[in-house]
Amino acid sequence: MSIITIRNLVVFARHGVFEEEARMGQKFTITAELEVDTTRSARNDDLELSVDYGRVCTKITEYENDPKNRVKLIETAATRLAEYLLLTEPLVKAAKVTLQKPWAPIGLPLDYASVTVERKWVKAVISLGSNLGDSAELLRIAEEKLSECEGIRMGKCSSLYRTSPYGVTEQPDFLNACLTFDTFLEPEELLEFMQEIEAECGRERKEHWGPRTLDLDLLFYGDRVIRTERLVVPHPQIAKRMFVMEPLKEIDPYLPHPLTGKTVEEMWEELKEKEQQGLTEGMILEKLSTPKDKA
Ligand code: A4P
Ligand code: MG
Repeated sequence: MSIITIRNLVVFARHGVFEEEARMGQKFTITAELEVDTTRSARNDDLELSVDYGRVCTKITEYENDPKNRVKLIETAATRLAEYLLLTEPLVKAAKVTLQKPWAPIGLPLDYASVTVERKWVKAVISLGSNLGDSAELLRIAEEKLSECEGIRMGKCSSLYRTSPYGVTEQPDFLNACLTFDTFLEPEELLEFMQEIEAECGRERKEHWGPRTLDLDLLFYGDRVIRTERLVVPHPQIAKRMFVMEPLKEIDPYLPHPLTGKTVEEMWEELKEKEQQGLTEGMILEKLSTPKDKA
């Protein structure tokens, strides 16, 4: 990856918490560091294959000038600008934006106040499960809601599988699937969005591992390892569950587990052996559809 840098572009904008900042506006300076794969453009010496920094400067200037894009906080302004660059420049994989406010109206002689934020496209993998209500329709709705999010670009969607319950086995069979997508939502934001979708699909949290209309689990977030109270990634149960491994092997067999280095295919093979030795929970009972490539 290469970095294309635009340093200290001066723009006029109306960001700020004070009413006069909105009314009169002021100058800001912007530095954007854009992660771009320049291998092909450099090899062919062709601007069409790269990110035109002239166009990006014009784009930033127009975006910041537009009163509709006014916000109160500089971190909001920097985040929105970084996301705007990711959304409108397909070759940009990551955007680090520094926004300086040289004339911050605080009545003291500072050089400037500034903030730096970075947003990047990261590949996420999630599993979907349901064993209450119209499960096939609920999984379809979940996929549709995810794909409608601005910060998500759908990748691959596995087949739909009917599976035997894992954990609490006295409950109806599940429908399961996995999908991959690129996202610039931070892991916690993504989890929140997934939980909103679960709630909209009638999910009630009653019994751990019990029946549910919709369960969305974040399996991987790039190669990040996360251990917080709300979020554990990679999902710790992945390698024990055929209802996860089978659909995942279908769409991403060579994906490595960031902690063990094993690929999905290798984990699948190990689990298959356990299945042959008598493991019966969370097994594949039937394949119901074929995979889709949404990229
Ligand atoms: N949480 C932590 N890490 C994650 C993560 N990576 N992804 C937290 C999603 N959530 C994560 O989840 C409880 C809390 O886990 C969340 O509030 C979140 O902050 P939950 O969905 O409310 O509770 P749960 O689903 O009962 O527990 P859990 O551990 O998520 O259960 P699983 O692992 O989802 O298992 N059998 C078959 N055949 N197919 C299935 O899909 N699913 C389950 C549920 C059991 N048996 C199954 C299936
Ligand atoms: Mg869950």
